[in-house]
Parts: sequence; C-alpha cells; structure tokens
Amino acid sequence: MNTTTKNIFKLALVAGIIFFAASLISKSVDIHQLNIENYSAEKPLFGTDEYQYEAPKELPANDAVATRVKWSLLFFVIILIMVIANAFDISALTSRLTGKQAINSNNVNKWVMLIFMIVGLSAVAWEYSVHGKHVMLGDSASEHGVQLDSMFSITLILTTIVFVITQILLFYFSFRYSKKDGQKALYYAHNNRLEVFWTLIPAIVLTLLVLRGHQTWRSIVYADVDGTKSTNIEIFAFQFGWNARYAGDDGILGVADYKFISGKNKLGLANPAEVDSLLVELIAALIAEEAAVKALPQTIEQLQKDLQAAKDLQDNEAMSSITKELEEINNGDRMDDLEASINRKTKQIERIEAIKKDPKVFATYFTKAEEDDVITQELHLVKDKLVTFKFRSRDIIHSAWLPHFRVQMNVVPGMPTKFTFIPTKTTKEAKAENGETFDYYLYCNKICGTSHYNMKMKVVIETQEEVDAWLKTQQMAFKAMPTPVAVPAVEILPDSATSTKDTTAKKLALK
Ligand SMILES: [Cu+2]
Repeated sequence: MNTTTKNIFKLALVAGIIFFAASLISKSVDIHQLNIENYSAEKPLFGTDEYQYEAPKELPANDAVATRVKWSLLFFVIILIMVIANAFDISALTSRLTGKQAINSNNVNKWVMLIFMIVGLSAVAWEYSVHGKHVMLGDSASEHGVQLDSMFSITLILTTIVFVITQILLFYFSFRYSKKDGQKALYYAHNNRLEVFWTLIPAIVLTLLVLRGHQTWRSIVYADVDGTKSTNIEIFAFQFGWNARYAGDDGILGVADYKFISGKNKLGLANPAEVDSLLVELIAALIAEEAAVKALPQTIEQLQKDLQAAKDLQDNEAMSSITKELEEINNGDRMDDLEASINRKTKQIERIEAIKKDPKVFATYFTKAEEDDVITQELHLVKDKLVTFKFRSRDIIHSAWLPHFRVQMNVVPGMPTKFTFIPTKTTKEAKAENGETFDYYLYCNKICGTSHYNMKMKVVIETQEEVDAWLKTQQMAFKAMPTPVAVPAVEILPDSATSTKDTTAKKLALK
C-alpha cells in the first residue's frame, strides 16, 4: 500500500468514526435542547412561580431543522480541520522533495494568534454585554448587599482590566515578534526593578481588596453579637425543606436539641410534655424490639410453616418473600439491625434521662420559652429592621441562600451558624419592579439529595404591622391559639401537646 492509499484509508476511517459518534450524540440532542429551553432568557432563574416539569414534547419543525444544521456544520468544521491538517502534510512532503518551504508555519502561527486574540476578546465583550446583567439578580434588597455588590464590581473591573492588558500583550507580541530569518531574540533573563514592580502592585491591590472584604465581613458578623438588637428567627433545615421559628411574645427562642426530635416535635424543642411523650414512644419501641429478638426462633418456625403453605398453594410471590425473610434472619442481618436499633434507642433514652435527672441541667433546657414559639413554613420579615437568622440542620449540611439579599450561610448539623442583616425592599416594591409573579425565596444551595431542587421557602418583606398580623394567624408550638380565628392548616404539629400530657404521665408512672 503506498502513502496516498494509506492516507485515504485513514481519512475514511476517521470520517466513519465521526459519523458514528455524531449519530449517537444527535439522539440525545432533542431532550438536551428541551432542558435548555426551560432556562431560556425570558424566564428568570429566580422568583418565579413553582418550576413545573414539562414532559419532553416533539420539537417544532424549525428547531429540528436547526438541530440538523448545527450537526452538519460541526461535521463540516471537523472535515475542514482534517483537510487543513492534510494540506500541511502535503506541504511538508513537497518541501522535503523540493528543498523549498511551501508554507511558513511561523507566519501561519502569528496570524492564528492575532485572530485568536480578536475573536477571544470579542467573545468576552459579548459575554459581559449579554449575560453580565444576570450576574447580580438586580439591585440588592439588603443593606450589607450594597457593600458586597460594590466589592464584586470593583474586583470584576480590576481583573477585567488586567485580563485584557495581559491577553493583548501575550497575543500581540506573539504576532509582532514572530520568528524571522536572520533575526535573533534578545536574551533577557532577569530585571530586579520589573520583579519588584509586578510583585508589589498586585500585592498592594489584593491587600486593599482583602482588607475591604475583611471589614465588610466584620460589619456583618458583628452587627449584633449577643442578639439583643435584632429579631431572632431560627431557620431549620431538613431533607427536604425549611421551617422558620419565631420567638413569640417573650422574644426568646426556646431551647431545642436533636435528642428531642420526634414525629410530632420535628424541631426537637425542649418541651416537657413532648419529651415525656417521646420517652414513652422510645421505651415502647425498645420493648417491642427486645421481644422481637427473643422471638426469633419462633419467627423462623412460623416462617417455615408459612413457606410450606405457600408451596402447597404454589404461591410463587409469597414463597420468594418468605424465603427472603428467612435468609435475612439466618444470615444474621435481622439480628444486627435489631441490635443497632436497640443500642440507638437505649442511648437516646439515657441521654434524655440524664438531662431530666440533673436539676441544673434540666433548668437550662426546660425554660418554658418554647411555649409561645411559632413555627412557620414561610418567612415574614420587617423592612429596615435588623434580623438574625440562627441556622440549625436536622440531618446533613444544607446551605441557606437568599440571593436577593446576598445572604448565604452553611447549615450544619450540630454546629449552630447565624447571619444578621437588614432587608431594605418590601415584596410589594420588588413586585412593582419585577412583575406580579416575583417573590423572594430562601433556597438550599448545597446539593443535599434527590429533592434538593425543591428545597425552598417563600420570603415576604413587609411592614411591622403586616408581619404582626401574619404571625397572629400562625399556630404557636405548644400553646392553644389565643383567639379562635380562621387559621390556615399548619401540619407541623397536628395534635395539641396538652392532650398527651395526662396519658404520658400515666404511662411513665406505670414504668
Ligand atoms: Cu439542602
């Protein structure tokens, strides 16, 4: 096989592979395009109504054509690159045969450098003009947010200036001083003055930026260290949702602890009746599990009988499920699970009882401050009033993100975090600017599981009177409603805690 045939063969092989790959990719293109449509420029990313998943539908005829055109273009670009590469091969061959250079690669390179600079910088300018406005989500709706935005802008302007200058130097110099025959490059290894210049200037600029950042951060973190100047609201995160807890009339958030979390007491508030009821639940479950351990031999016996019966009836479904259960018991998995659960419950009971036994510790937990706490599924804040969020997580790390207020803080289980700020624009004012469908939201900004995307809570900024009126419609955690007004259902605490008080005490007494 001579070289030409070999090259044609190579070319055909590469073209075949590209065709195959392109056909594979193009099958997934339709769905991909639909996803992009959902985030189109007309639809703002934040503050719209609930995101509705739309089932993939047929592409409109125009889009389908556009898709095909795009893929054809890609194919032709690849072919073009291959043709150019082959042209270089041929020119190299010619120059070897004739001793003359057909294409001067230094010349080609320098023009490619210049074109790359022009195209690249134009693309940067286009990016800034088209997508730049989406970076900030409009003006900040909080006091400190104005500071953050200005810091962001200054950093962006400075880095853009440096970026443009260095890119022009890099590519223009490559163009201007490309290799020429008979020209020798100047050997210039070191210059102290230059070193000092380009070390000191960035150092000074970066120090100024960092100092301003440090100062701004301090003004946020130390706005209300002891929590006396601001309204304290607890933000509770769980997979997958948020709760807000208001302090109630006493202005104090009741103590809460993960140890007290139960089906009814989802935030784990230190309420004596709730904690007793949890203890009863735990003890009952413990007794049941211990009984299940003791009864394992009988369980096996019964299951074997059931298996025989299922065999007689030729009930395949029952047979496979019983066999599976028997296997689980015989290989020790069931026993391990039960033991782990018994250990867990025993420890939890011991911890709770330790708190209850020591009067000093008891007093720090059970302060009665939780009685008038209000747990809500929306966040209502007063305009121009300092608020402190105290974050707590039930399960794993979440991140509370209120993009319009430039607020973000990790929500870490076992490690309380907080953020203090002043909202400066009411929801009404924001709606007037952004349209009636606009709303503020608190999002989770840490991918925390399958329903992470759905983890958000509506935030309403209004006047003190409006917030007070709204709070009156919300249910207090452990006290009956002060006046029987029409209340929207809050599903957090379906039963009133007081009703369990008597039975709890009786059950504990029985123990
Ligand atoms: Cu989350």
